[in-house]
Amino acid sequence: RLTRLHDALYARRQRGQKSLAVLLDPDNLDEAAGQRILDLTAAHAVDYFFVGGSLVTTQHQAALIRLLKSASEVPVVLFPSNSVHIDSQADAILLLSLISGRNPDFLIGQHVVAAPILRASTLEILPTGYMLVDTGRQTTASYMSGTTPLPYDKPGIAACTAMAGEQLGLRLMYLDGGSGAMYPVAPAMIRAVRQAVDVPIIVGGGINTAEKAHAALAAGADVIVVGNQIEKDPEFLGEAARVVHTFNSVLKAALN
Ligand code: 1GP
Repeated sequence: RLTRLHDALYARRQRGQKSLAVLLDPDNLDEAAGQRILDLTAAHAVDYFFVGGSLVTTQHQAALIRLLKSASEVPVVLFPSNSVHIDSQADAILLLSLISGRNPDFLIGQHVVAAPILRASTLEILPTGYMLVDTGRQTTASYMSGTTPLPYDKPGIAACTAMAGEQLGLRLMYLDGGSGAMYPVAPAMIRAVRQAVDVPIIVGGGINTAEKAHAALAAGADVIVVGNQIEKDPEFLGEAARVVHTFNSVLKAALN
């Protein structure tokens, strides 16, 4: 079983290098918007495409992944909301364990259904501790999963949750304020999780300005995920990529 993407993520994390993931929700993108984002990707460094959404109609997702794979070298990572959303055309899958919640279906149930499908596929499996964080209003993810998100201002609970996830063998942590969150996950929470675990940390939800992207990276995020804002304004992809690039250039200069 491949571990290529995980190994690269982990090596980047150890070097302190940051990455940008662009989240594409097949149900929110028409072909023209998908093409515009692909064009921008040619000019700005995008490290990963995450593909997924809460209410994906399978044929939209399949068409989008086909387009991405035919037109770009950027790895395509499934970000599924349930076991129906597995597609072998992608490179990898975030196998999410919703550790902020207490719904057994998203801790093990969906995984049992997915296991034989994943085994038969060539997808790289990225076991991920998924933590939804309360960012001011109920998000689709928290409603659809029937779980209570982590309290916004309790970094200690997030740190212990991540720690438990790492001890259980999860190899990435994803702190998510939910798509279109009113405000992103607090830097204090990202810092607490950073101090608690060694695995790469992905942060997303409500990152819609360069300042917010910078704050998440400065607090310890290894990968930032941007979705909604790029759907609204594809040019934001360039802004987010510049923030990540600046971080990595400063790091490179410091190492030389
Ligand atoms: C949501 O983390 C992602 O699951 C991205 O959120 O769409 O708000 O950028 P946005």
